[in-house]
Amino acid sequence: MEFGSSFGTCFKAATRSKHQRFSFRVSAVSYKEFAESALQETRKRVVLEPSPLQERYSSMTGLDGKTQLQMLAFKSPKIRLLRSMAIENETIQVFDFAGFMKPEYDTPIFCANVFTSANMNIVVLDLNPLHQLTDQTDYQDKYYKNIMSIYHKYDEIFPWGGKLTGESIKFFSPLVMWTRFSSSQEKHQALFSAFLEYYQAWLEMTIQVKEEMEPSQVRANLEAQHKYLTWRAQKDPGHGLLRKLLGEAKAKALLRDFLFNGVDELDTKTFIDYFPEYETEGGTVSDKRSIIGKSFETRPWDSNGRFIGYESELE
Ligand code: BLA
Repeated sequence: MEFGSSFGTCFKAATRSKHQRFSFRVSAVSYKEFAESALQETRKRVVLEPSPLQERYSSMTGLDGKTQLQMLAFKSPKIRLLRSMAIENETIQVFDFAGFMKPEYDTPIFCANVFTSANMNIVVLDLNPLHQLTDQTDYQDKYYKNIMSIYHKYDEIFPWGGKLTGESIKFFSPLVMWTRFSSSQEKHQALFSAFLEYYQAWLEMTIQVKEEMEPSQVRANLEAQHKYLTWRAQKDPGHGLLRKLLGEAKAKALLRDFLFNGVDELDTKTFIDYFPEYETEGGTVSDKRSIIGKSFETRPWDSNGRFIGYESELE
């Protein structure tokens, strides 16, 4: 798969048109354009229909009266949910873009998350694997082996972001870009370019993937996606901010019904079923973000994408 050339051109065009705005206020990056560009690329290849979620979630204003949230949601014959959320106010910008397949397909989950505040950016960009990579090297070969060059193109400008919640690593692939950086025009443009390249790789996978006919495999895909949704609907690092911006009830609805839609529909298993180590003595889910704590100071994959952290850390 080769995506380089067309994106080179579109990256340059975007650079010029945004130049003036960035030169006045670096933090004025708008992630709405990231979403629009990805959707434009999608429409060239796939027929998108609006998701029924779009009627309930389109835009919201935060409790402060100033923060704007913009939501977009689509589906296609193969894609269960392609959704975007962009949050903006005077001090922060957040972007959360994800794509989830129907369970008949084992394509990874597209995951782009950017949190920008004052001068600081926290980024996760990845095609999150649906199946464990350590014991399923065929899954790794099928989806990641041939596209590791995309990661290497950005590994210098976006180095590993340091220790992170240990539990998160098992949701990441060797392609993951996990990074933190101070805002600059150059970095935000490179991020835009990386986002579109990762997205284009994912889109190509969704087009190539064949429907799974084996019921046990469809079931395995569904369970894996449900486990992922269950984790993120409960423990995603954005929760605190969403609660602050929207209040408890609206934040919960946004998380369970929109961002991680499917958590209450795809399966009946609970968070404790998947992550029993979080069960408190009273039987509730612990409020702790992490049981393992922060780990992985350095990137636990070698340059070929082979996992070099301890396997016990993935259990
Ligand atoms: C921080 N966001 C982080 C961190 C990660 C992620 C790894 C560093 C803190 C940590 O180690 O947990 C992102 N973690 C992910 C992703 C997955 C994961 C994408 O496990 C997927 C499996 N971030 C958002 C949204 C908001 C947000 C929507 O995606 C806000 C609405 C905010 N992320 C946010 C904030 C921080 C953060 C405020 C810093 C605070 C913190 O470290 O807890």
